[in-house]
Amino acid sequence: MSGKLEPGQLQDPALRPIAEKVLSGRRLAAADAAVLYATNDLLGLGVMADFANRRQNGDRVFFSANQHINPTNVCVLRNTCTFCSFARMPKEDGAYTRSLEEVFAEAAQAAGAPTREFHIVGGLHPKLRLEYYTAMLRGLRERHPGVHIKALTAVEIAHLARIEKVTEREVLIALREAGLTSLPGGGAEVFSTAVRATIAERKLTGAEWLRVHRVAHELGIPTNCTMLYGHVETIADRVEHLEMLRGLQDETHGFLTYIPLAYHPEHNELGEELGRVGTATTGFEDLKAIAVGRLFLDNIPHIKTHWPMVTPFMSQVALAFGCDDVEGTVVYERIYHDAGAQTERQMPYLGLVELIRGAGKRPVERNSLYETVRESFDDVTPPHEPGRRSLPVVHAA
Ligand code: V47
Repeated sequence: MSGKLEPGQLQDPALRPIAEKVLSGRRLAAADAAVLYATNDLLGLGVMADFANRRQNGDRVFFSANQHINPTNVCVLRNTCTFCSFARMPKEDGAYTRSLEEVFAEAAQAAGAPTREFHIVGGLHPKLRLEYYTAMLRGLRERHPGVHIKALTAVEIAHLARIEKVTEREVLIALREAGLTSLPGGGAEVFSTAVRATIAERKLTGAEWLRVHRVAHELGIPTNCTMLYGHVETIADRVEHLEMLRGLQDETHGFLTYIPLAYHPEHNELGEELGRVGTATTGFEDLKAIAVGRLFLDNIPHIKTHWPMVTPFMSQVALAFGCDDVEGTVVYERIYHDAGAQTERQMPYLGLVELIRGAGKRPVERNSLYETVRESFDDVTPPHEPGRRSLPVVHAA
């Protein structure tokens, strides 16, 4: 998009007063966000979000060379988070729990790769204690001193506090001492009590999720935030969720990036119940989720697209709809693939560079704290690049 915003030119007249606000840098109201979610003028929405993004980030798009590690899929919420395809009961087929040595062995490939971040999340295991995680973080930091560790969602932090009978603050302090850099944004789903009662009955409440992030921010630990969309939530639920994120950010300024997460309906109870198996969110919805996030969350610096979830192609288009942050090399994605994602499980480093350049943007490799690692890629050649140079192919189902 051109980066120009002319409110009078927008096709949907309902967008014009909102565009005036965007143009003059005024904050959008909740009612505005509802209008944005409801509009069918996707291109108008995109022009507005692109304008807001360029004002904050210019033509830079951030990405990270990261490795996702999921130490266990055993989860005490297995039977109550009906949207999740990753979790297993301890004795169920496919259940796994890695020993620390297995985690270190999986992480060892970072030694020969450009990896700058470990992204570590998993199930709520009934028996794994805080000591398992602190030893994991210490071991990873010792073996890979230059790699940041973004680990454990608010839900996992609260679970550890419960089983250790300590406060969430104490858990966070112990993890920080062991090498934690930041928290990922998972587990937020949609904060609405009614939605949670339907899709995540026994999970942390929205207020509790926010409380853990608030404590992290107070301790100087930055975090990410998410919203799971495209299931039973209404526009009002989405707007309320974004308002709650924006409200906490006004107080703490601890959120780094917002990642809208598209619900995947394969191999989970909710998908069956809704009759949605085989029909994930549409590209239209995915782009709206990015654009509304950029426009409403004026105090969150970055908006991230998770390419394994929406495809690299949609992530590339999202860069023209307000997005300035692309999930990294990933190596290897599991959560979305268990839920039916047909994308690759990893992206070559130069594949990301090419994806961003192909959208007319300037790639910037960042670390977990969004500090610049690299802006020039001319000298990056194999073996730095472990795969193809072109955009990865999305396999047909
Ligand atoms: O919390 C689980 C979601 C999240 C499904 O912080 C599902 O940088 C869709 O939070 N369909 C985990 N979504 C992923 C996540 C994340 C990903 C990438 C980067 C970052 C970051 C965070 O995945 C869960 C849940 O909201 N999820 N099952 C499903 N069937």
